[in-house]
Amino acid sequence: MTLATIKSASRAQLYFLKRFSFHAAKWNVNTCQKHILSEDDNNNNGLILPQSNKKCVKVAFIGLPNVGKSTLVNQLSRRSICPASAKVHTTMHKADAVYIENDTQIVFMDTPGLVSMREMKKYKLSKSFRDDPLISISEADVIGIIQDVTNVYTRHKISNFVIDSLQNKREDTSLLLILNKVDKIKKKTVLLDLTRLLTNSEIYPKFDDIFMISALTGDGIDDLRNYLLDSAKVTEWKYEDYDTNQNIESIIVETVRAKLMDALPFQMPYTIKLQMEQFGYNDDGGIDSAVLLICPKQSYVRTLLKRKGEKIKFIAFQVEKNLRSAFRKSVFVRLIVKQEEKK
Ligand SMILES: Nc1nc2c(ncn2[C@@H]2O[C@H](COP(=O)(O)OP(=O)(O)OP(=O)(O)O)[C@@H](O)[C@H]2O)c(=O)[nH]1
Ligand SMILES: [Mg+2]
Repeated sequence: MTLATIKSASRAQLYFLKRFSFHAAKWNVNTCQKHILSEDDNNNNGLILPQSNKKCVKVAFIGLPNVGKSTLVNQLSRRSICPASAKVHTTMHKADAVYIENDTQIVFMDTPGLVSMREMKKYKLSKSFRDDPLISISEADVIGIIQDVTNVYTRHKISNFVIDSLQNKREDTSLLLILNKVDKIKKKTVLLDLTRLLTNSEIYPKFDDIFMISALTGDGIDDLRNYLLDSAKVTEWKYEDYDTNQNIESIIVETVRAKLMDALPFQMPYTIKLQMEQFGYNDDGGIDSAVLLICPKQSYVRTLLKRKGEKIKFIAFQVEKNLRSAFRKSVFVRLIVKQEEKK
């Protein structure tokens, strides 16, 4: 029996028995560039596959802000294309990440967290927060609804925003329930109770399968990736190779933003404007770049440059580490901090 044939609750229980021993600067991201990413070892080793052998599956992940959508896409695609942080609204646009294994391409679609109109107005969020999840849902062959099992306020209920957004899905699209952050749950019964609650209600959609995972530790990720590989159908690949709908500069800038979100107190990172100052390739093919951090207050500049620049150096180090994983090449990022000029 393949993983794909193990259905809903039985999958959850099987998984449980087998595995539960675990412990704004706006940036235009719609430019499609060809072959921006280096290949992996697990692809077709440069062989040109006949079109008739190619399989593809498009997978959209949706859910409330901060449930771990971007972390999951990075784990599944094995590269940090989608910036993630501990603060909400890190992802502002739909972002595709490609994974290739032999003849099969999986296109993962990361989306901004679903928010109410009130929240959109209050935090002045761009239209993409409303539109991009809906675009991904209508494109997807498989939709993964992600629930954060550590959030005691939201975990026992599938949000109305999620349910409403599913009106855009195609008839033949499969629906997965993905319980994320299970590494944080010590009591096994909590997960089984949640599964029961979320799958036995008339008002919720019927799920084709359920997964319990930790996008952070990687627990359950291989099972989910194999399931998705199995569900790919013979069709053209969406991208010619490893690619994304984002351009390299925007991935760099958004990664800087995500690291600022983790390093700075609450509203600070949202008010710092980011600007690509310099971008190019050095002689060995590595990326050489500089990003300008334009701060609205002098106190922000002091915070970023404190401890003789140790803080900003640490942020740059984290950014470069992520980007090396995304682009599979050396990446140098200089962060330049300055205060916004008064008009
Ligand atoms: N403990 C734990 N933390 C996780 C897991 N998955 C994600 N996180 C953390 O949850 C936080 C949010 O992760 P993101 O991937 O940015 O979440 P998101 O849903 O993309 O968030 P938005 O883009 O803001 O909607 C980060 O601090 C992650 O490290 C997990 O499985 N376990
Ligand atoms: Mg995100």
